[in-house]
Amino acid sequence: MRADSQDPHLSALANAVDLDDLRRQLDPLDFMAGWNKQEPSLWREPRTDFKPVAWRWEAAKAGLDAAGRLIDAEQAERRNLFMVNPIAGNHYATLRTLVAAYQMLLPGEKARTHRHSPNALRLVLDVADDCYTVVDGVRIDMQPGDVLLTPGMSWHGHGNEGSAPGYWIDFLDVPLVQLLEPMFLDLWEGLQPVADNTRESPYVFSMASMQAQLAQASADEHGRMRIRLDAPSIPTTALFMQTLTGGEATTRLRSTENQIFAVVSGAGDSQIGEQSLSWSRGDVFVAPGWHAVQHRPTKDALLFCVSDLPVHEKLGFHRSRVEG
Ligand code: 1HN
Repeated sequence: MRADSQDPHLSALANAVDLDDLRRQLDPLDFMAGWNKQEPSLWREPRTDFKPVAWRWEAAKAGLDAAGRLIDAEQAERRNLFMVNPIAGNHYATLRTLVAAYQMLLPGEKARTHRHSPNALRLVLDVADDCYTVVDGVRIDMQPGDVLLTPGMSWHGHGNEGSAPGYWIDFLDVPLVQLLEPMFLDLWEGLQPVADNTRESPYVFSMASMQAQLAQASADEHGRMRIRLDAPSIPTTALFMQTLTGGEATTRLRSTENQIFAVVSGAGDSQIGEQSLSWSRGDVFVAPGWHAVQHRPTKDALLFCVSDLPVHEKLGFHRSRVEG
């Protein structure tokens, strides 16, 4: 068919003499011919650049203690060390959708209140008395082993009026929000005033309450002794606490979800895809999607898992498979 457009460019396009000519004319119009794709856009099974890696609590603590001498919490905004997956071009994310960071607050310091669309939560490592977070005006005193939620757009800041530094691990869905782009951030002047002080909150999971729930739990379909924390306020993220028995390896499982593991107690190693990672208390390690995961505790252990499973499930993308 001949095109008789008035526009000479369109006419030239419609009458392109060969594929090279067509490509040259489509290029400045920001069209890419499907047959000229530089890279495949589909593949048979999940692929990721993200790597299975581990971060050591011992190293993080040494780094945070140095930072404690060198920068105060006000200057730093948050005194934290992000766990950056070591892949080309990445300067932030721990996995595709999630980021984790170790944070420390010195006695007498405050980390000022802010709020943002990303959901956040913390796993408390070491605190003495009077280290707390303030979520929407409610002071929550931190205790070791706590999982504390700060859902998206809830005001949150931290204070330490105790005698020892407070250390914890932050987990956020910031990379997911960056991908989808609904990012909002509001800053408060200083720390939000405390209107109430309680640990009775749907945002608080104490070690004692999680242990009690685990004691009642039975093994899931894959033999895992694990509970899922009831956290509907954080719709993008699933939180699990799992007990591992020393010497008993778990079933090798693949799932499309991205998982961050933090070691609450115990020691061992895990096989994540081709990689073997050893761990002990306070360490963090990651399983990018579709890597087979097998934990091999050398001692009884408690593992905390932060996963983007709800995103996969809600969007109909979730798949898992037991590996032989
Ligand atoms: C954040 O708000 C906190 O409030 C910690 O303590 C870590 C990492 C990325 C973005 C926001 C906090 C964070 C964060």
